[in-house]
Amino acid sequence: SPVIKVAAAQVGPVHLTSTKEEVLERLLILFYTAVAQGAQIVVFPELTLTTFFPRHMFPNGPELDKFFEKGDIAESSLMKPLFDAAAEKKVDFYFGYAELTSDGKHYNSSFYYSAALGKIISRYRKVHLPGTFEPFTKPDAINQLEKRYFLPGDLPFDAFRAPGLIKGAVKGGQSVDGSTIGKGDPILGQLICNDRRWPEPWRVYGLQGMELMLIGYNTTSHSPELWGSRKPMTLEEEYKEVMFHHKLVMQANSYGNSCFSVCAARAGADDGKWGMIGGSCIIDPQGHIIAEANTDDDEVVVAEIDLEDCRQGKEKIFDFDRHRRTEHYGRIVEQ
Ligand code: CDT
Repeated sequence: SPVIKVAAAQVGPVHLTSTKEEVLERLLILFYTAVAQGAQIVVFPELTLTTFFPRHMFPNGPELDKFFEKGDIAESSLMKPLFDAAAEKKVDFYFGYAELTSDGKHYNSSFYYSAALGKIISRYRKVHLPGTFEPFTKPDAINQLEKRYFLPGDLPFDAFRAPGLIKGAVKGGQSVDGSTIGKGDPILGQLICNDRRWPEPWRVYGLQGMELMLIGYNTTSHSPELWGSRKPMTLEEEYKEVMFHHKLVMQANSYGNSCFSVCAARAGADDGKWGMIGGSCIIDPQGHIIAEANTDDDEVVVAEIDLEDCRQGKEKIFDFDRHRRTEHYGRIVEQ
């Protein structure tokens, strides 16, 4: 059956003073650790190379742009050791980074590198940007300036097939019984952090038969201004609530689209004080967490997944062709 091994590479604290080269060394260790456990796809977090800089206010210009990768990341000399490792080990990876295009546009981006094809085969730019454009005036509020630093993504939620992962995959994905599920090269989707809370992108991918969703994220454990709870909470209560919502959306959307999902977090306290929730995990199409991180540090989470398990939901309760009633869904796309 169509079984593949997938990994989430969780990344612990990254400080304002951490260099991208130091981070990349840690990523290579995570990558080789995942490879040693047989992983065929490794998922890295959102904005993997730096601290979560949208918590800080920087003026436009070089002070901000140093967090970004300029031009095509496929050509980046910084990233070359990771691309080389993936090519040599024949292992695919998803990677989140801050993108500065050659024509000066800033995006919160990710890509999927296929080792079988030796190149990036899918690119994505985060669509749902949380936070505010202006920093908070309250002095101890924690900022989330993604609306200031990034443009909303301009690429479609295009599912894609990743070749070379499943022995005997049927070309084009059609099996003798006419089903595509688990027969062809796996159908993948990618999102970034806050996108995972919105059912719409999951469904757009789900409608394309997506079997495996890949997501990197940076979720702050303490951010009362942005979460907006009416009830005062201790730090511990807030952390639990934020973790609950993270798992809730991952599990519910995996179930509702009958797909596996892998999500990789930034974790721990950046600069010893900015807490990130961690909670990297792998989820099956029935919504169960089948593997999860148990530290707040660099950690690899691995699981074997059988894409035939997507069949139950896709052919029964969530058989979209038979059960969706699109005549009632118009409001979803009204402005
Ligand atoms: N990076 C990112 O998108 N984080 C958001 C935080 C929301 S507001 C605190 C998230 O949805 O996890």
